[in-house]
Amino acid sequence: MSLVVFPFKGEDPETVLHNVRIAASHRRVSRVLTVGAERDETFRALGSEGPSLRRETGTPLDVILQERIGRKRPGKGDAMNTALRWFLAETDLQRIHFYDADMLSFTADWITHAEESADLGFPVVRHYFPRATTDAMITFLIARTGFALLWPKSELPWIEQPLGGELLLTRPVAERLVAEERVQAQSDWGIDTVYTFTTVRYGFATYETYRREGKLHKLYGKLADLRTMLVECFAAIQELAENHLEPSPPAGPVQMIPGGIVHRVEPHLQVPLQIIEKVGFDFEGTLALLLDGWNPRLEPLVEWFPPAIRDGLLENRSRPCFNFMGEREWAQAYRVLLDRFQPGDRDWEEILFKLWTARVLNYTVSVALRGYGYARQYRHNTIVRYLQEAAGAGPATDRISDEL
Ligand code: GDX
Ligand code: MG
Repeated sequence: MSLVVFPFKGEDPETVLHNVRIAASHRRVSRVLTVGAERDETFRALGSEGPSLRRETGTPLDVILQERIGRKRPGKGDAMNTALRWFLAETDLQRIHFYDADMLSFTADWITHAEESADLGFPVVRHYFPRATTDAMITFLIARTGFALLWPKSELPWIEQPLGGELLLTRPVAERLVAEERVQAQSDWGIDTVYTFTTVRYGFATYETYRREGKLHKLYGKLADLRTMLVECFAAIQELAENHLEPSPPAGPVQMIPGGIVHRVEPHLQVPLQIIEKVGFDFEGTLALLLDGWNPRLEPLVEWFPPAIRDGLLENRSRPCFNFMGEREWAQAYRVLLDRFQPGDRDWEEILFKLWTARVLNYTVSVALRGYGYARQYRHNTIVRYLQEAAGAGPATDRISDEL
């Protein structure tokens, strides 16, 4: 039997209650936990719904506040780590699921699919799903790019959705994550990155299920709304960068499934039309972000980058400009950022945000506009080119063509 957890912050009570009810009604679920950022309206609504939910479903609902565990901004990381500790201390259940509380497309099938995948012996199950062509730009440009450049021979760059909030972990995985100081320190948006990194590092086999209906949830407008997530995810990777994953994982509870499988991914067979046709963000509003926020302190920082990137970036003091930020330039900029970026320094954060915004806009007009299938294949090929280059095979762009 399993525990299902929903972290929540500023969410609509009805949506969260609806999701909690689905989880509590599932035959594989014996407890549901919600972890709030504060005692808000949703927190109170969940508290008062608990007794009737238990009468109806037989499943207890616990509503708790997140503890202050980490060293970074108190955010989703503290909530997830609070849940892991609670799972180990308050239950003897073998599996814990996490789902975002703002999901509008959550059904019992998500839980069943995760449970049945774990039944195959996988200690980690991650749900992945189709995303609009311009969605998931932190996953593609920060997490998967960083994994390919830094750990090209590991399983990390091959994980479809390394930052997804929908996953199942078995008890030994939860024990490992709670024991790991670096994981417990990561109280912010970097949590998904360090969970993924740590499960791969310790050799826990991962199964990725494909949920073709996708995840409908609260959407962002301008890329500026993603700024904190961008900075915190990049900072998490930068901190992990000194770790070596090859040639072998550290001593610990390596849990490959029989046959030595470390990672299985279900094929992405069907994609709903509404995802294929969706436009991800406000293009015009985002262009303006390249022009905003310049100050004289940014100029010496720009000097660390190769001339084409430096000049392209500086051009944005007078007009929006992003043609300079192609795939290769993004890898170059990423490496400079790994060496130089200082988390907490507002000027470095502005540089990271501008570089990333330029890359998103460049990708949007040169790749995403060609359509869903093209863009998906391109993103895959990019990660392969990066990891081949990083693995020492020389520049890969000549070997896998950009043209599909
Ligand atoms: N308790 C608590 N405390 N819950 C939080 C906090 C926090 O500080 N911040 C966010 N949450 C909850 C939120 O209410 C939602 O249920 C879930 O965490 C995800 O947050 P949301 O704002 O919906 O994130 P978004 O943009 O949908 O993020 C997705 O990508 C993130 C990422 O890629 O980094 C989502 O899949 C996240 O789980 C994932 O971390
Ligand atoms: Mg969301």
